[in-house]
Amino acid sequence: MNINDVVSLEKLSSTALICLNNPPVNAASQALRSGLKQAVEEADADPEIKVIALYGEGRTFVAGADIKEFGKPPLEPMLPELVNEIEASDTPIISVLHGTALGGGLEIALGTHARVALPDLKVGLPEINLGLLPGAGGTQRTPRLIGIPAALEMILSGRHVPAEEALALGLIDRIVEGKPRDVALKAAQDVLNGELTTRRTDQITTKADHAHLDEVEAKLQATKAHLFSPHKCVEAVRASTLPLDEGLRVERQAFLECMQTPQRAGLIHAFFGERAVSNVPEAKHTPKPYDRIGVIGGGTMGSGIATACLLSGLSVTLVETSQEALDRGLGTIAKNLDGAEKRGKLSTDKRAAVDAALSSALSLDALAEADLVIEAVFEDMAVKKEIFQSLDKICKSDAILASNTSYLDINDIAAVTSRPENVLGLHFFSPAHVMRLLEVVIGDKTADSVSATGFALAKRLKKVAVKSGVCDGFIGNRILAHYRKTAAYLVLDGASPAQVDQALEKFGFAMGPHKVGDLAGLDIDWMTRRRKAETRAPEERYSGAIADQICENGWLGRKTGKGYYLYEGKSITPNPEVAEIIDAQRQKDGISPRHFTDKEIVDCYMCAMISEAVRVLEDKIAARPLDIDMVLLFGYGFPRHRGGPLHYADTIGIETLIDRIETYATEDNFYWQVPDLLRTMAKENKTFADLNR
Ligand code: 3H9
Repeated sequence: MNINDVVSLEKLSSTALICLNNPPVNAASQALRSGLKQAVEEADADPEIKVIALYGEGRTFVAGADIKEFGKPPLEPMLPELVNEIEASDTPIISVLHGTALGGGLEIALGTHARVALPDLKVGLPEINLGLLPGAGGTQRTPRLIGIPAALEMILSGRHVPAEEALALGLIDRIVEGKPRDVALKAAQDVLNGELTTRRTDQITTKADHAHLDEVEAKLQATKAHLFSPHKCVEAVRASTLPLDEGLRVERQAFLECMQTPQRAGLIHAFFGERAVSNVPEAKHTPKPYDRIGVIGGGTMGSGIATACLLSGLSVTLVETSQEALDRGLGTIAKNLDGAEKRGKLSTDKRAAVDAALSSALSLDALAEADLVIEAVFEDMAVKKEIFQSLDKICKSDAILASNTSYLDINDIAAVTSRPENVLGLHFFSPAHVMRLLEVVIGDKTADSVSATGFALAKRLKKVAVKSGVCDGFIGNRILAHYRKTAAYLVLDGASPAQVDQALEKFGFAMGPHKVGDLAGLDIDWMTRRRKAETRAPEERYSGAIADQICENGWLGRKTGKGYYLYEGKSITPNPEVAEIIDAQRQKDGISPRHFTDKEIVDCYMCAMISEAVRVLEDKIAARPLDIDMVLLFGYGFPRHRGGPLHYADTIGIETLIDRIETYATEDNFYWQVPDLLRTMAKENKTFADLNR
């Protein structure tokens, strides 16, 4: 019998089966919670029913609370009370878990009196990834079952624990093969026969382990002081030695505090943004085949792309121009694959097949049968055009020709072929087998099926694909080129490179811009500055004077042991000779250096990033604010808990942003200009979240 649209109750003599069916992931929405509550109450009240078994329909058991409800007024019944009610049921309740039992889903299962898993099950408490903590008893019942250290590890990592491990830990009671309903029926029978023991988790006491809790908290203070929810997780788990109702009160309070934070909002924006980026019309067309991939160029980029494809089971032909370069490329791929094997991303028994899927050649002729060719040679338009002309002749007529260029015009490249509809940009980020971002650059003539292939490939490679239009630098590098100038201006005007880096690292960036420059190699930007020298507007304040001198000294960053910083072994210290260059440049420019607070640095840097991001939207290079947010999150180390630059912009407010830009413009009205879209948004009282809708 249907309790409601998503929950049904089936009575078979003394067994009641409760089925949860809320596609796609059985999220514990209000409908699911109220249906489940009603089903449990009805079954528990029926004197004929001696055991209740709960299972999920579809691809998974409950994957958590319904994240879409967060940030909105709470809807009864609440999950924590529901789990308590399940646990308090006089009739034994067991759960049968398949697919994933995550967050609130696992918490429902922990409220039941025994847990039976299908072999494919993964359990986890991933709330930390959303700026939250398990708030329906997870921080109290998990330590009762598996002890404080293992529970804390699960809660703080958010990792998905496979069934075998969950069984060994004591989180589940047995693993059984079969279909969820069949397994539920059999397990219910076992309860009645006394072959499956049931027990209430609230009757178990957590073994105190304050030393471990203190150690973990100290580590968090050292590494994650800026994040809110990890500390609250520890606080809640600490309370698990109290009687359950008291511990649950501590957990509830901590959960509600997490819920109020902007970090929670930023992380949930990132969760949905990651999934929404591929929700674009182009991605909905039928993709072309892409099983046989050609990669041209065995440098870091090409080898990384080849590795990513191989790890996803695609076959790859790597082409280089000399045996030496080819050997180097193949060596890099082998090293990447070794690393993947070591990290458990590639099982040892699959390694031989992956190696066999890689071939190599010294001539483009080897790509005659490729479905998709990705060119990853150095950034020289003449070279790229020559390659595309050759590919056009060699490759089969329906093959897709892609360029991994980071800024060159895809339309110009497409124009040298007889098949511009089969040409697109696939902009990977280095190291390409690790970084999640892929900009799918759609040219004027790119066919929809070709764009769709870019998105399909990204999905296969487990990348976050973002649609981009054509402009110098596409979405990410165009915005980067703009805000990086701010870092240089701040240094010219009085901040030190280390201060700029520290301020931005405190804000949440993994590395400040000067450290990033040193890591990437300062010669990359040096080359770009020279490339753009001729087209630089005369009114533009030159941002490269200091960096140019650093490069002229041969200090190209980490690879030369010297850049903005000195690198000796593991020690990184500011390069004192750079301070001299900065002083000399300020004197030459007649600048009297002034003091900047960290907040001033962050405000200025973020304003620059947001301004250019808005212009990228105005120019329709990015379709929605969230696309830009995901580019910066997945490709440029933007702090995930801040959701991305335009999500962050909403937390500042459009009026404040305009005020700030206008203030900066009093000193430099070429670089600092208020984008028209920002003014329109202010007039219409719109936020970036509104533009996403
Ligand atoms: C929690 O439980 C709090 C409690 O402790 C306390 C409460 C008081 N809600 O990822 P996919 C959507 S916090 C709503 O592409 P996959 C998703 O947006 C929660 N929607 O599939 C997508 O929609 P669309 C703790 C959700 O197979 C569609 O489902 N749980 C939810 O690659 C398919 O998702 C988590 O954090 C949700 N909970 O991966 C788990 N989950 O098609 C979050 C998914 O419109 N979920 N959607 O784009 C996941 O990690 C993955 O979705 C999962 C499946 C591994 C389950």
